[in-house]
Amino acid sequence: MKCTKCGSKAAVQMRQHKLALCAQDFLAWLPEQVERFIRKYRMFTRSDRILAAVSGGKDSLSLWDILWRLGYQVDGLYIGLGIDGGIAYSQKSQQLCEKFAAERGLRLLVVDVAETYGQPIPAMAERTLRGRDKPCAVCGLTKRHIMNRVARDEGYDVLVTGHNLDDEAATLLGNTLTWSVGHLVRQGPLLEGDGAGLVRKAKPLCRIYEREMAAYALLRGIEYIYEECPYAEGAKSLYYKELLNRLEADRPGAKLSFYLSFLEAKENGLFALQPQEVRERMHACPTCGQPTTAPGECAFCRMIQKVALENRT
Ligand code: Q46
Ligand code: ZN
Repeated sequence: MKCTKCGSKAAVQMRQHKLALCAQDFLAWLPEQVERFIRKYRMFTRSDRILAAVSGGKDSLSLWDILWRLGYQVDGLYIGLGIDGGIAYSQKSQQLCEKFAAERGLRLLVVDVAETYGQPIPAMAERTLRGRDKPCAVCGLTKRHIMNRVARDEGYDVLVTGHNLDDEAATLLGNTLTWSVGHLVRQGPLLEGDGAGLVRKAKPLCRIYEREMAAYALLRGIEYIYEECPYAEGAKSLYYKELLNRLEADRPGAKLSFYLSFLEAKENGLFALQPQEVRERMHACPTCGQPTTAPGECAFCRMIQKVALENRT
């Protein structure tokens, strides 16, 4: 297989784009694509201050690398979840983020959940869920809360995450199977902020396949954590990814078209309820001030209180 651009040996083949590229051309092509999507979806500009949520995984670190190479002003945010799982998961991933930042002279903000809220994620989940379930619900809620708080308090214009096409397509499939309209109307490359509590969120990698991101990290020599979070095993999202991969194997491009047709349908008003209308149903949590749809306090503050209560008993 030869590189479509220069004719030398191809390193990455992308059937869905009918394109094969050598390492050098691929490393130039991917950031060009990302730049194209940043503009197309009006995510941010070079005058914006960007905060990239990094986990130590290939997608978020590669995203940080790409935005930095493209000349954006981008700092990183690492959230220490306190997950060990026998592989020192959080410790290792934090070290990799710190190393990445130091090598490039970039600023990394670190928020440690246990230091800030008294307990690491697994202990918090143990107390709220009584070990019935995985800590993922508690973890997701906590991460969203912290990301929004830090971005807002530190005055960033936009928060970016490393969700790739496979992530977005899997989420879309999950939300479609249950017709979770509230989630569907908010899913997309960009979620506008509300000028008050909710920061603007963007996903610059939403149209890039996971295997392209893996190839990018590898060819750029980015050191990332290979292990998944120990709690990821058996997650529904992984099952949906697998289903979509089977579809993709038979029909190259199926994943991309599933996601893009959704965005198009939404743009054409298929979803009558606009994000603004969902937002109008939100109010500020009386305790932390972040927007919520829950009556009274937000889900995060209720969880923290429950944890604190359990601690006393
Ligand atoms: S980090 Fe947290 Fe994930 Fe681990 S505990 Fe679950 S949600 S799987 S993206
Ligand atoms: Zn709250």
